Amino acid sequence: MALVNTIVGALKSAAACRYAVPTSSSLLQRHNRLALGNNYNGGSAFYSNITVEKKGKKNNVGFIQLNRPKALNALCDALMKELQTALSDFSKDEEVGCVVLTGSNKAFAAGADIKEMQPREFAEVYKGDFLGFWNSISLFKKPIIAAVNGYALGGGCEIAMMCDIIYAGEKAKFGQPEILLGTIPGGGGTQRLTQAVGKSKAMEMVLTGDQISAQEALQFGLVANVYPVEELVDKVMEKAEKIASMSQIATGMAKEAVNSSYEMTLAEGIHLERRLFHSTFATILKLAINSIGSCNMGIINAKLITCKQYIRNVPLLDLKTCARIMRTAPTCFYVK
Ligand code: CO8
Repeated sequence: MALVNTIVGALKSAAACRYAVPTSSSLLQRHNRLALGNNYNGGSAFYSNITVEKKGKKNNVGFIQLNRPKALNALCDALMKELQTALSDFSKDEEVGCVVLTGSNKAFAAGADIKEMQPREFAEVYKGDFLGFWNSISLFKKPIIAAVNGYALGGGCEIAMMCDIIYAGEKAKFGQPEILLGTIPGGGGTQRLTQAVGKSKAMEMVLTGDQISAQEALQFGLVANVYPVEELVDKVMEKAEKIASMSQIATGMAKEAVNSSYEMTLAEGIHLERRLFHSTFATILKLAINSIGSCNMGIINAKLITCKQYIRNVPLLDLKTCARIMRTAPTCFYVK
């Protein structure tokens, strides 16, 4: 009912997003947050519709929370531009190896901002390629995970699907309800949903506007796992920290290879995969065990006496050096 009022009142609210443009007081708030260290210091912008931080034990996970609670995180233009800026900052931050995108417990995002869209005309949206820049999320090179609690509807479902992995809280709801407004998904929903859940389920959702639960989303392969609402973000952070601890070149290439399966024939995709796989050999520090003995190597806990680096003709590495490399960069390590 409140939504009906929302739509009816939309013309009055053409400037509904104006509070999202930083005002002097919102800038002051941002400044205070920065001063308190509660915001992402590597970022160049002050945010009004999202919060941006670096998290994790190694500070290597970019964490973005959609933050328009009164509008259930509806995706207004200002929010999407802030999201784009935050992602751009994280892509340049070498420390960040994975990004988590989340919302509130009630809504990941309840769709594109209807109030903002209502007054728009065909010529304006066509000439301005309205929603075109949303796709920047899917072009983000580092792994990005959506942690979805509550509603992920319309554009909300679409930006979740632009992420590499979706995890859901057990009360999450996914849907493409645009048909109920007399329109259709415009942020990739007809394509990505079909690829994720198959034609029949996607058609049902797009043609009826019906929502699916987190459990159904899991059953249809839209999400990777479902967690209790209160545990979702912690569980997702665990996965994100694990991914962020890997070689960024390897995660970038793995992501590129998996995503190519949407764009290429099987033969082309396999060819690309093999070329990327070969190229990882240029990035790995290769160490070969020469002889086996007993040595506790901390987290690796492997047994070896001496190691030999067999690329670039570097002389034998001593045991201590080997152990140090394995402890500090175990993911960049090959034992032959
Ligand atoms: N845009 C703007 N404001 C929204 C949106 C939205 N998508 N969704 C919710 N809100 C606002 C409501 O207007 C309300 O604000 P207010 O208190 O000022 O009236 C506030 O959020 C809380 O919403 P409700 O009171 O409705 O909360 P409920 O718990 O009762 O219901 C629902 C939650 C079920 C999520 C309900 O809000 C809803 O159905 N929202 C709309 C979902 C939707 O249709 N999303 C798709 C949007 S369309 C899209 O993404 C792309 C194409 C759009 C083309 C539009 C052409 C006009």
